[in-house]
Amino acid sequence: KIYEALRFKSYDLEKKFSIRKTLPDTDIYGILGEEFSAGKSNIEITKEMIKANIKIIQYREKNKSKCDKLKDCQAIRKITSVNDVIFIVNDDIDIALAVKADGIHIGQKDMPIEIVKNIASDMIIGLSTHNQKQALEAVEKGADYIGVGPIFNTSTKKNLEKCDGLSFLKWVSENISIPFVAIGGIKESNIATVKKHGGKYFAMISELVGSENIVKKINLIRKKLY
Ligand code: 3NM
Repeated sequence: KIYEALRFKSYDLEKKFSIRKTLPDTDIYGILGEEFSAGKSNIEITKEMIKANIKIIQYREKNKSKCDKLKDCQAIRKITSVNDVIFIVNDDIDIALAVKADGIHIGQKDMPIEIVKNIASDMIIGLSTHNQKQALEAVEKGADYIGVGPIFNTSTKKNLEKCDGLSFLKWVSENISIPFVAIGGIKESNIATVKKHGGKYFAMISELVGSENIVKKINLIRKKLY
């Protein structure tokens, strides 16, 4: 029994590690959300992000039915798989498991991370954090990466937590050992500031999804990063 458990454990680590190897040291973390788009479907947005060589994409839909979210995620899983792109599902662990996503991203008020780890032990688990205490707790509880935000004010997320974004990010970059992703109000116009405060991964919804030409937008943003 113990042997089985160990074997399973090392398989998990191997899988997580091999997935991470595909990620560059610094880049954009794309997040989907059709309601913020200029009339494009999540599938179209995914294809444009992949065309721009985005390597990690999260599905985040707050207003669709479970069935519609499942259909979207089944299609996106296929496209991301053939393109070696990491696919993370926000919040809906049942959908993440059903489509065999690479990971699940949860918030402070979603299912507790301890439970998520039990249910989805071989998945990458991301946890949103909004202050130092939450970031330290996330590491202690075994999150694979944390979201750090909101960096700036944004209307994309309802009930935005209070957060001294840039200084929290700086603190995380100096004190937290696991990967972290800056989020909240990040745009082409301010990404250089986020980078200056220690940002390595930059999650964006409206700036990407709302663009007429997502590939062009990503290329412009990258010019500020490299
Ligand atoms: N989480 P945009 S801020 C989904 O602070 C989300 O945890 C946040 O959207 C957090 O790039 C946010 O359009 C919204 O500002 C990000």
